[in-house]
Amino acid sequence: MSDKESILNELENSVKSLQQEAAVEAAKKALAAGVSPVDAIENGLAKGIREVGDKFARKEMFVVELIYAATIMEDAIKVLEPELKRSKEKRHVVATVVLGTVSGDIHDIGKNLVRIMLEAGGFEVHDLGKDVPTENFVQKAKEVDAGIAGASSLMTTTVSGQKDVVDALRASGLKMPVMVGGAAVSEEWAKEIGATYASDAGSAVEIAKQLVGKGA
Ligand code: B1M
Repeated sequence: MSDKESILNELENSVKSLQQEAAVEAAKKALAAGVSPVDAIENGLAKGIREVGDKFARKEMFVVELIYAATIMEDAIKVLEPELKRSKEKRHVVATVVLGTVSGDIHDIGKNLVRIMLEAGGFEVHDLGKDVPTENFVQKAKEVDAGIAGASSLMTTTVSGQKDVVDALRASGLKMPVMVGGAAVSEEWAKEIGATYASDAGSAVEIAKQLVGKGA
């Protein structure tokens, strides 16, 4: 097994086995070994947290363990964040994005990664946070004259909030493209509600650039 594979395994296992210190140490190791922070998150930490989520769904783990695993992941991301933010594209604002997790949904790890990656890609991001009332998307989009609105949703029970965001923006006369993503979201759903789907934080940047006509 290569160094990189073994570090990715350590990241995954530390989240799965709820080892906070091991996760932080593995994140430091990843940086020292030149593993890209995106890789460290997507192919290490995120694999671990998704497995915890699966165990939670199978009732093999309690919600407190799910919460603790999420805290561990966030602590490790804090170590990776400065490197993640280091932008190669210094720096004119590509476009302004209003971003949030929809009403009723408190999942924000993925949304925060999307924010970090968009910022690193030259976007100015107004992050509304999680469990965001639909009207707040509209209000902020008007206030900052947003070029894109972005809505994240992780649950089948809250994904309709993305449609509410699209509908509310259109009802108030705003025509900017809307990007949606999150574990509960599909390409088909995005099409159905008149939005554009991004599957992960890296592709969100490329898609956002295309949406404002500045992509490849
Ligand atoms: Co919860 N949770 N959770 N949870 N949680 C899920 C989503 C679940 C699938 C777990 C399961 O049962 N298997 C399930 C939802 C089931 C459903 O769909 N109905 C679930 C549940 C049920 C719940 C609670 C209801 C549990 C309870 O209290 N009984 C509760 C929800 C409360 C609420 O929201 N009202 C709850 C709570 C939590 C924690 C607080 C413990 C924690 C969240 C902490 C936080 O976010 N600060 C948590 C976690 C960690 C998860 C899982 C395990 C992992 C989510 C995550 O962080 N993934 C999740 C299981 C899963 O997803 N398989 C689960 C890592 C992250 C990097 O990936 O978020 O997918 P992701 O983001 C990716 C892409 O999706 C994309 O880019 C990101 C980076 O690549 N992306 C976008 C995301 N947003 C985007 C937006 C874009 C573009 C791309 O454009 C705008």
